[in-house]
Amino acid sequence: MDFELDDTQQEWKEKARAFGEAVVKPVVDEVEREGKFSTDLWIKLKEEGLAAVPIPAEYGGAGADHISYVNVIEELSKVSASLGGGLSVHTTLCTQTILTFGNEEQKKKYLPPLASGDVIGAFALTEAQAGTDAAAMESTAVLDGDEYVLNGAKYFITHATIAGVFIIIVITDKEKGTKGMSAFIVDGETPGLKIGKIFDKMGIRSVEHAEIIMEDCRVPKENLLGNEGDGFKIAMITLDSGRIGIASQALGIAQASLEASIQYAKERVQFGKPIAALQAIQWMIADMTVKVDSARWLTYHAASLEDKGARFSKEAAMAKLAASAAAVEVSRMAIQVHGGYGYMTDLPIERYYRDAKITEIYEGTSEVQRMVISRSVLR
Ligand code: COS
Repeated sequence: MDFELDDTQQEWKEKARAFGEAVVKPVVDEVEREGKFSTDLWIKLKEEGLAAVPIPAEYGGAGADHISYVNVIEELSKVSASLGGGLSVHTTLCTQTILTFGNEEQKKKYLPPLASGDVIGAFALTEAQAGTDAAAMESTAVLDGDEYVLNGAKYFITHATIAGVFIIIVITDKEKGTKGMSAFIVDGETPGLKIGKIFDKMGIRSVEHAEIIMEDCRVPKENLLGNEGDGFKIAMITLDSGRIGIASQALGIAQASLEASIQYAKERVQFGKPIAALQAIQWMIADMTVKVDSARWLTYHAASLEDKGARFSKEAAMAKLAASAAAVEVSRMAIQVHGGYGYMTDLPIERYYRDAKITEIYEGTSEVQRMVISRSVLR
């Protein structure tokens, strides 16, 4: 098994890296401080052709493979975990879900504007009382003539404040449990779809998370994704893929933390020599390197399985579990290497640590990943 990037994959990586360095880096501190989504950055990102890397060209995407895509998310997340994570939600949880489960009419209507980035996508599964236990949701849809009427509320929804298209999972038949849930494509402008609480967060501050409220939100019945009852499986399969995106985001945070630490260790002089000459620092750098590389190979492996069309639930869960743990641990160690300077907001190191934590929580907590892995191997 060989994970050397081929020329095309390397080009995507370098394109994203160059974009991150030239366009994102100069403004990232400011947008993170403001804590608001940057439309300006998104416009530049879509103009660079980064809004739909793994979506086929016939629907307006770049038609690249998932190894290229995870490298794009990683490179962007090295500079802005908000942008990298938000792009993953847009591309995987929304756009790719329509590609995978939509009929031809839905794909023709929704994919081109999502793929170009003119419209931003969101995905709504979580509710205030239904997080890890996604099946405990209460929101409903009832068919009334040619429309489904959606009622309820969804929590912590990435891009809720700016999305033009939502994938929303609700109950259509309570008696049937997970087989009584359905997925809908909902236009952001649909009457009855409202924004509730906008959340203030510890990290990833420039990608917005909010509550959406559905009050007699009428959705044309042709916007049902798949069949009635497919919603839970659509959500689970979507999240398998999304978890590779979050693993890539985490990998970006970990890689940035490692690179900054290596550079600082070579420059910072204490006791008359660079701290890189001290064994305490060398061992930290060694441990950080092992964590980053382990996370990288698991993430690439999961992405390669997705490209092959094989089932990859376990591998995506392993990638996310390992990469998120690496992001938290390596960013924590990066602060330690940097000492007092790492704790101050002049450097991005403290931001890496704040941003890293969410990767152990969203798109399935680390405990959910362990459930998925153990169910798979103990079956
Ligand atoms: N791919 C395909 N089908 C899947 C699947 C997957 N990855 N995961 C589950 N399913 C299917 C199961 O096979 C089962 O189908 P059958 O009834 O036909 O056998 C059905 O879905 C129900 O699965 P299960 O019994 O495992 O459901 P649980 O309620 O026990 O939930 C977990 C399992 C905890 C794994 C699931 O609820 C989960 O992933 N929760 C976390 C949700 C999450 O990530 N939230 C973040 C929101 S987005 S920020």
